Amino acid sequence: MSLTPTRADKFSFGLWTIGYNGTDPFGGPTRADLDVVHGVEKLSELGAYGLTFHDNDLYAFGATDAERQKQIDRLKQAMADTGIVVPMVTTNLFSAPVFKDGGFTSNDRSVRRYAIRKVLRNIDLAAELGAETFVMWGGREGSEYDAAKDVQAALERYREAVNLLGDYVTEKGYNIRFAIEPKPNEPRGDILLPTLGHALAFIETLERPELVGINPEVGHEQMAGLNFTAGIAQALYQGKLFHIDLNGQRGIKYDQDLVFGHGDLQNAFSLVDLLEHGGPNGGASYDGPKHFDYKPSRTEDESGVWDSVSANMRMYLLLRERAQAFRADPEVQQALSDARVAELAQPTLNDGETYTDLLADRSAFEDFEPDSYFNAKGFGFVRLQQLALEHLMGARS
Ligand code: ASC
Ligand code: MN
Ligand code: MN
Ligand code: MN
Repeated sequence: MSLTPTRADKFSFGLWTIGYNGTDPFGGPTRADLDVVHGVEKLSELGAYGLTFHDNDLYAFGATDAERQKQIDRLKQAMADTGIVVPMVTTNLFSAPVFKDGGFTSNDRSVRRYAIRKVLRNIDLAAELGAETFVMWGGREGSEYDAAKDVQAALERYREAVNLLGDYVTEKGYNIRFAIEPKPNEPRGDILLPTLGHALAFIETLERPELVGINPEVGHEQMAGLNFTAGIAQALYQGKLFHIDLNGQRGIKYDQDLVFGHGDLQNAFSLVDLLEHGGPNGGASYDGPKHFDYKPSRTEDESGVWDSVSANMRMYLLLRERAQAFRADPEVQQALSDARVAELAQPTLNDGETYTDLLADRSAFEDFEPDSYFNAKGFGFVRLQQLALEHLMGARS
């Protein structure tokens, strides 16, 4: 397995990630702004296959039609020159003052109508560029004060907006699906659809649920103290992992957006193993873009930005290599068998068995010996985990 990224690995980067100029709530830029053409050329040179962007990463909020078109044309030329594709597009409904109380769910109805129009215009651009996924990160959809936001009404407005977008792409015949990106907080005190579980439940209330999935971000779930790999397994199980944002986060704190694997490395290892292998019993795996949504730290100069681009891809490829070695190791296979991991794929009931049959099965209850589990029949999960970590550390070939 090669550690050199290729187009077939489908690594993509947000224009806002490589273009992050270091601005944070406590200080201004530490780097110059990045030109999109230079960004596309560097991504191509380093082995990525895709660029993604918010409308206002490409052209300024309030740009004239001519300024907007000029930037679109420059991007298209750079795509043609390099072969870089745009697999995903998203809309900025969070930076401009007009969105201070959100876009689709602002208390101000005229802002909601404007937000939908901004998104429709950007969906046309996404279709024109061949993007198949349209991400919706509702960073400002939320509140700081419980009395200020009617959450039930906000969910109804969110639903109204997404239903309209579903009608639009269907009637236009666009080959585009939507992916909702959850985040628990930041920039709002509390954000709507804070975790992937909230988003999955919301999607089922939509008129075209098949058009809408999720775009979970590693750090966003970890900010809520959740196990990202376990959440991704549920998203895969429900056929809803339409896209993924890879990055690094260390614990429950502000959104760090570190390089993938530079946060919870162990969870990154189990994630790559899951994405590549679909779980130990051959569940669904993922073959969409591996999209890095991170921020090159503001301590870095431009060369540090490109080093961090390579670091993301290399971390993924290293973890993929380690995960393959883990799965191929006979000692691991024995440990998995001892841990009865495959047995969980076996249905609990026999073929055609009813509750009447189960009630009649004395071996299931009357003759079953629960006490035989005391100080016996351990699962050996700790040994399995030790083997996983030794593979992660490169301690076993
Ligand atoms: C997105 C996305 C995020 C946010 C953030 C903007 O589209 O996936 O996590 O916007 O990166 O700074
Ligand atoms: Mn983030
Ligand atoms: Mn993201
Ligand atoms: Mn982000």
